[in-house]
Amino acid sequence: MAVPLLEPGRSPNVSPQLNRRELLVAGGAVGAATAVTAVGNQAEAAGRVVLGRYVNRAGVQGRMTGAQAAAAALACQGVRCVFGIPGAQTNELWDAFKARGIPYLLVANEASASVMADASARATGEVGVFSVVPGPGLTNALTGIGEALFDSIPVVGIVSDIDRSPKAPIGQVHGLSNAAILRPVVKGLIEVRHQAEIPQALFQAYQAARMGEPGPVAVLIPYPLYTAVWDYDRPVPPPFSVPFDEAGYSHVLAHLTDRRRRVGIYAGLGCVDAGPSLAAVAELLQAPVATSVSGKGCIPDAHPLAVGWGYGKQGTRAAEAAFEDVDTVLAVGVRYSEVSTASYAIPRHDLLIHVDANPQNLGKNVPAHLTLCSDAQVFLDHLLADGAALRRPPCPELWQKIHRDRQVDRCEAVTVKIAPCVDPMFFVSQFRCALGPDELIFIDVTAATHWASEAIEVQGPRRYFTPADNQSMGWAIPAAIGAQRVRLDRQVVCVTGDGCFLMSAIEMSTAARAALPVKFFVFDDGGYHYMQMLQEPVYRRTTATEIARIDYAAFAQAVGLGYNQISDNADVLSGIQRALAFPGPVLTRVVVSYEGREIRWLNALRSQYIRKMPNREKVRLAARVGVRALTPHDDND
Ligand SMILES: Cc1ncc(C[n+]2csc(CCOP(=O)(O)OP(=O)(O)O)c2C)c(N)n1
Repeated sequence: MAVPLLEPGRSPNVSPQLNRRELLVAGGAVGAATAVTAVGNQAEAAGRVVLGRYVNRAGVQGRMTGAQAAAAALACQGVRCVFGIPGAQTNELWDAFKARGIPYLLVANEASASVMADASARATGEVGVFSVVPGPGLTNALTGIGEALFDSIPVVGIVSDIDRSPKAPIGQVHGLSNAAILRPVVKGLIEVRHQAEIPQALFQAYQAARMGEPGPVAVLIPYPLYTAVWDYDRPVPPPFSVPFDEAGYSHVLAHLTDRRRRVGIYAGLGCVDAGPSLAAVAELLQAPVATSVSGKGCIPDAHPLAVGWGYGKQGTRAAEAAFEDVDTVLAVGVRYSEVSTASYAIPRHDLLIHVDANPQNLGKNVPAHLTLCSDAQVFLDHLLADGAALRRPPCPELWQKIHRDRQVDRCEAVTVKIAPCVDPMFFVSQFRCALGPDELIFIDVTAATHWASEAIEVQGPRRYFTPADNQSMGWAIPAAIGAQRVRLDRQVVCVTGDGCFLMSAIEMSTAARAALPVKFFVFDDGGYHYMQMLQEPVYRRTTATEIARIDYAAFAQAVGLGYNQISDNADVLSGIQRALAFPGPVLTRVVVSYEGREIRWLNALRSQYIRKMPNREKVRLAARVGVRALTPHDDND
């Protein structure tokens, strides 16, 4: 007999990262769990997973083990791939994945499992899934979970737990306090206590991961439940809907219909799937559109109103110039995070209207005059419905100005400034010539990240990816592999630094093993240049920034990748094309130097730090720099 896992009204065990509004919706989903849903129908249409005997798209029904029920629930959601590593406690689960036809990918280290799940979500717009053992499997996965949390990516982590029953023995293997470890890094944590709860826990995790501002949700399942049998009858819950704040919207509308206002739109990742509406609203308002780093591609860079990323001194020149001419900023689906704003160096305007799905983001980092809690798509569609009131006459002078300013940015990027090694900004600018508009580009945490944000033009959503806010070095390597696993129809390229490479290069063996033809480019400059740039001006020396030199050709051969090298600017375009033409995964060593180009983001960051630094600190810094300048030692390492 099937029993409800959570009686209506009883809240799932979720961490406080879910905001109140999301909790209400999650509670509602529990209460409404009997309806057959559009979610199931969408999965049916996708038709990716072969269903087992007891499973249909509407839910999990029939007598089966907890592991089979977990696999069945994932099948209902049309999961594209489960990333992870099995262990003694999870072999039952992995066997059920295979039996149910759930696609999976074995990774080399769980650090990559969470990253790949995250990247698969970024690349597809669907929830990414990983499965790890407790203890070390979980602790390995934490960095990637943190990145998904900070970058608002919907991920479900199936974390298996030890036996937590009252009579369980002490000293069980992997017996760390897994729930306590998870709580600070997830948006929601669902602790399963009975095998009957497994399907609903997974359905709820999918919902919580997607709702409002997305994020990672962990489902903690004690391993004895995988073999325990139950009669299941658990339908997929209906999709949630959040009420729209009509009164708040009318205030926003009243300001936007005032034709004296010169509006600029700042769009973040929240707009990722609202691109056409965003562009249409920009056209109505004749408003330039800048994006955050994670919002790159929300509006195609080829659009005449697109000005690139950022709107302060850290972003493109075109964005900076365009926003000097506006008095009203409409910020949609964006958080104004530290990295995207070069430590909150955001110019102030007469009016800031901030719209975001998470009320906790509204007006938090930059004071907003008007705020509205709303999903970006819903908000933009309301504006389109009021299009007649918003419409401004076409402004060809604005388009021409944007076109001229963007040409200046482009010209800067393609003018070689560093030789004889490869100029990193010139390199990334050449992707525009070498790659098609739909290819997926992964950029790691290197000094070149900021040049990439400026120089790589993106013509649509879900094509440009970087670990924007947790900034985990080495992220791009597994992320590119995970994305390629679920987007075999797209070319995936990854630009990483030599320091990042040292952190996760061994995962490239997974690309070779699974024949995932990712093109990896490693910028080899022999050091942590990013740190050198930060340390040198304030300490007049560098500490712990010179890194191990690698024989990249030997490494590529050892893990089963093709090998390619680009050593000078003249070979950049042909070198990229050589890599793209290679049929399988290939590692390209790019011999770079960073000396000779400014990084706008870094300049903006420095001015901001100096501006915010207390006088006492300024004196200390100046004294140190002065003394070290007079007594130079070459003790850089
Ligand atoms: C996991 C992690 N550790 C440390 C840092 C701090 N950090 C940011 S960039 C960087 C150096 C990156 O080195 P590399 O990949 O060689 O790129 P480069 O700086 O030379 O461009 C470091 C140490 C980080 N962001 N993430």
